Amino acid sequence: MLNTNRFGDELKRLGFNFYSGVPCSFLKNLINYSINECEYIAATNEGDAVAIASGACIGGRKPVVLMQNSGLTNAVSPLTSLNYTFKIPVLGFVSIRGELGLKDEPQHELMGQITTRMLDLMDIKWQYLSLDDEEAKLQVAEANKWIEKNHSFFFVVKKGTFDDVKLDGERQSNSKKIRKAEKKVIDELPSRFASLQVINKLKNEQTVQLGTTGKAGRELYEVEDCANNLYVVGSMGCISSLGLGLATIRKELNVVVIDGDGSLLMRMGCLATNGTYQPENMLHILLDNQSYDSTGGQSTVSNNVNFVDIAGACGYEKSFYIHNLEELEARIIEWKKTKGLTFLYLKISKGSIENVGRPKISPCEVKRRFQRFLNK
Ligand SMILES: Cc1ncc(C[n+]2csc(CCOP(=O)(O)OP(=O)(O)O)c2C)c(N)n1
Repeated sequence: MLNTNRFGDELKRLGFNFYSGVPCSFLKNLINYSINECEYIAATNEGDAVAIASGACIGGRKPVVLMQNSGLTNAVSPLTSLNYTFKIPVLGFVSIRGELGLKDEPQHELMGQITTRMLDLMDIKWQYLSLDDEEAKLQVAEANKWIEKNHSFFFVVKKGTFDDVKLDGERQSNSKKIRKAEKKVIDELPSRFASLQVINKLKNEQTVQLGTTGKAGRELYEVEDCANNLYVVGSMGCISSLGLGLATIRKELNVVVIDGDGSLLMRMGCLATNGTYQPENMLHILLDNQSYDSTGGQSTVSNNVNFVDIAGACGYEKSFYIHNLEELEARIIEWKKTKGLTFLYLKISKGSIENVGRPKISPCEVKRRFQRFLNK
């Protein structure tokens, strides 16, 4: 069995001090260590945990993700279309429930057999984590080499690997008063492009703009291609989790997250995580065209969803209905002065500009340019 505190300290010595994950009992003691000794963000979904960790990585940290192997399936989208695509390395610990030869529950049987094959398929380096302290230390050094080459590395963790660590104290939930503004007048339904132009013209030297998968990122590129922008071409639904990771560790930034209704609906648990961790330097803007515009304009199910209520109920400090571009501008200017985790909801028209292009700059180059901007 590993001495969890010593193992965690070794990780910390190598710079791994930011964790996100969804619990598994096999990982309980490492989670307790990370809450006691490092920074831990409890995600609602393993894919979101990967995106949160990725945001922290882009901002300059070496992040760790923790998950049960049943949750590895939830993380496949960001691992394959965010981490691989942008070369954003995360150090993973995935438990192996349903290990061959051990009695376990039926729901773990297949995943127990395919966990390591899934890691191979995703081109992720991995090893079974040794139960010997010295051997595990060497493994961590090896993993660190891969991470430093921008390659994710996962440890597959068997039952009984980590010795007992007691939790020092749980995080208190926030009790801030929520400010909300509901729909009052008729929506003007501006285009996505015009909305992005307003957002973009208000940016300053501290602003970073994260554009979600599909047309939002593509149109943001058309509005102005600049180093402040990250066009997140894959990992649909992960944009605000990425923003949470980045905003948490880079408090000097104004992190503007530009989301779509289809994207947000895909991983709405992120709202609860954002509301709990409350990055006050994050502005989450939802451009709702009630459709999956990027894939042909099919209707989403956003029609009956009151996002302003939901964001408020999830703990966003401010959640405002926006009816037109003048209000959008005024609310962004207000946010820059007062900050606080804020959600802006704007209904936009369907469709996009003609011949909307795709970023001509590769995802890796977008990331490098973005990081140079962060570190200048
Ligand atoms: C996990 C995943 N599922 C589906 C897709 C295909 N896809 C790409 S963009 C998109 C629509 C996004 O809709 P929305 O967020 O509402 O933005 P809009 O296109 O309307 O601007 C879909 C379904 C994908 N890239 N990833």
